[in-house]
Amino acid sequence: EKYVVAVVGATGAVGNEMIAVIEERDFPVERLRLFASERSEGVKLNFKGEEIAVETLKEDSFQDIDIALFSAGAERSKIWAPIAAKSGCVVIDNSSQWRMDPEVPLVVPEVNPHDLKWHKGIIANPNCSTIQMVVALKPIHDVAKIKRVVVTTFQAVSGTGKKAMDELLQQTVDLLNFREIKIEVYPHQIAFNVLPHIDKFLENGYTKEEMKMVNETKKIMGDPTIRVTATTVRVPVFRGHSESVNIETEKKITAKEVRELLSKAPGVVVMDNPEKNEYPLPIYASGRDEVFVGRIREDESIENGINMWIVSDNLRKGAALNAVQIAEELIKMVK
Ligand code: A2P
Ligand code: 11C
Repeated sequence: EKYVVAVVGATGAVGNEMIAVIEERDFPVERLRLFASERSEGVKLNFKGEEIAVETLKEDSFQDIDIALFSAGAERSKIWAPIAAKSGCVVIDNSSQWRMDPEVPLVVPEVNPHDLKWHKGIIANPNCSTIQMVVALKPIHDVAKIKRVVVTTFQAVSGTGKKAMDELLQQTVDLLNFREIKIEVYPHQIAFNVLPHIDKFLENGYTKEEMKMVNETKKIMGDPTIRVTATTVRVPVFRGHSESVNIETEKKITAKEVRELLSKAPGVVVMDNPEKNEYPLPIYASGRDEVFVGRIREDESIENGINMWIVSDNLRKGAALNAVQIAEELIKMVK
């Protein structure tokens, strides 16, 4: 069977990647429809050697669409996802709009595919930094029960979107040419800098990105008792989020056991040979599908603790790939 699939936000950083992933994985597409803002009306994008014109959204756009992958921002998802779902289309939404809604499953196929069973037309794709972390945490949690996670992230600018990628490139070029730089996307210069600030600040002093990691992790892992604390940081990298993750478990687990567990875990590649200077790096994870884990060590400051370094392509596993994997799981379920 083949499906009519839509990508909403097709001209964006994630949307582009969604089109590429659908093509690469040979998702059974009968017809692909592409949507973006009026600014992009008439723009043509390539899919399997065919030029597809970008459309704008209308009330009846979703009538004949089976699956819609949304990545056009939370505001658009808030308005359009319910309209799409009402027309009988299944929405896989990459924005933060529906993630914590108790009526909406939040899914990472390697972790909680069973939650797809109770969807009511909208399924949420988690935040990129959360996805790559839970893929590595789940196998450990199943064996040793994770009590607490302390995470610090090093996130690429593509997480913010296309404009931010252009800004990092332009600032770098301008600085190297001794020209004045423009600061538009972030509150500060991002080239040759590090910003301990992703998304808006909240009343508790944390950022929204930090609280996404706390709340989404509990929901995806199906365990509200896991305590998570996060510091999220933007770094001048184009693609690939890195994370320093410290976990405390109920049961003792050794670094060797974690390495063995993760080597067998779906979607994970262990890259941990310090003697050869081998550890995960964003430049190697970029364009790849897997979650790379290295620097696996026991935390010697506590009884049962592990430190590790997790890297993955935020546009792939962190967004587009995870969304397409959800669609693949869905069609497996109806077969
Ligand atoms: P457009 O390119 O026409 O602005 P990114 O996250 O990389 O910035 O991309 C955001 C995506 O969301 C783009 O594809 C953008 O389209 C799309 N988008 C923005 N506003 C709307 C809207 N009102 N309706 C549909 N798509 C939108
Ligand atoms: C970033 N994680 O890297 C963000 C982008 O909730 O989907 C994704 C925001 C979200 O900037």
